[in-house]
Amino acid sequence: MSDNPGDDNDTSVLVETRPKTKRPPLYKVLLLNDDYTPMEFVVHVLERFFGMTHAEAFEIMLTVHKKGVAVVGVFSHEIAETKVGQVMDFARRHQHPLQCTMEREE
Ligand code: TYC
Repeated sequence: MSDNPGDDNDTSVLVETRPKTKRPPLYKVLLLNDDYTPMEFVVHVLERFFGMTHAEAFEIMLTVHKKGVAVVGVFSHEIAETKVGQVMDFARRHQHPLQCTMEREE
């Protein structure tokens, strides 16, 4: 019988021992070059929405201008979405074609 001493009667649940260390994915926010948005406007965007100093903002703006694109920050999905929305809205309100997008980090 199953209640006899010595019987193998272990009904306990097997415990998953693999530690669950998965972190939520991060998203790169990218700024794209165009031929029309004034350089000073881009510098202002980077100061205002990404907390850069004037020198940092100027350097990143020049990188985008020369290379076509640059990562301007890495955030959670929600924060990245908010930043993209803020930049796109601000650019549209000022009638500049500046483009900002986000991309999942590997
Ligand atoms: N290429 C623009 C110009 O010459 C400047 C610029 C830089 C535009 C960065 C967009 O993300 C950008 N006025």
